[in-house]
Amino acid sequence: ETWRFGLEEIEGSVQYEYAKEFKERIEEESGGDITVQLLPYGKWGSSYSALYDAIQNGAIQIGFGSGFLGGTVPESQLMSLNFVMPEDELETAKALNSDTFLKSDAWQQSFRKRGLVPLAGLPEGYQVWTANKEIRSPEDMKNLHIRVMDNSLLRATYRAYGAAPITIAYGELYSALQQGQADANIQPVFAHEEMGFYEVQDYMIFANQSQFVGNVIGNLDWWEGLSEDQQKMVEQTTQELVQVGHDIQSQFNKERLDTIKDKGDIQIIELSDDERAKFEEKAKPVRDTYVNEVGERGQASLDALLEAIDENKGDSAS
Ligand code: 6CS
Repeated sequence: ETWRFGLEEIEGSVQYEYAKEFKERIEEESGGDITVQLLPYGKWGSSYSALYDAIQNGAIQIGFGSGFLGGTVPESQLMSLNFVMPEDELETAKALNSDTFLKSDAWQQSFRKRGLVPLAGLPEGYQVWTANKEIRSPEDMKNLHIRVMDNSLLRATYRAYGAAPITIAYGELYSALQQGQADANIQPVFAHEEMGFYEVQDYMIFANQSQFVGNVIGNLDWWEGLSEDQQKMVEQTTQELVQVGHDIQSQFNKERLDTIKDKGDIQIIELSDDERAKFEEKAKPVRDTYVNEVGERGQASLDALLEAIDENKGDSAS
């Protein structure tokens, strides 16, 4: 039996390393009965919707869905809200993979209604801004053409900051930044490095406004066709990968920031608490936008997440 695992990122990325760990564990645990085949960005077609469609129709059994998933699972835009997750990244990972959130009826149904099942959440690092100008306040973002993933919540968030967000495919982003179609970008550090985006941007701004979250999702029929033991094996594996995934992303983001500092001449800015607070104030009403847009199941998903965050408070021990 072969399980195909589709990634939104290229070989060597955080999603790739996580999936590699998943593959090794599943193949060993299943005693060779199951082979996991990794399909990095581009190996499954050209747009993310092709990947999500393939998972929905079962051509691909497992995959990552993040910022572009909003068109398929509107409630998943919850992961894009700014200033909601705990500051501590391991705490975030634990909350996202807790029964309180992951197994909540609202989160489960959000995916199941669309032929999918949520299996895990992987924080991949803080979403860091780059731009061709210095940004320290919402005023600095005024009319800035900042590229966001295709997600109406992200657009609402950046409009709330004053920017004029635009959406560009991941694979076309380097040339769009180079040619000035976009003035700014948002990625975890590892992605700024591995996709070369930092080479064509002047400033890198750490605002700690949100973390990038990749949702591991499965095809619902595939999941329901697994034996109880196989489901347990997957759940045990994703639980083991909470710490492993955290270690992978922290190491990648740290090492690649060093690479960016060594190789590039990008100027690095860290916002002060006061500067950050101005963005937080603008982001707050966007929680209501989320609920207004996606409805009751969205509200219940947000509530489950806030409850899980509360339960995991102070539980970082990394
Ligand atoms: O910005 C994007 O479109 C992509 N960036 C990363 C780091 N992962 C997947 C996502 O779609």
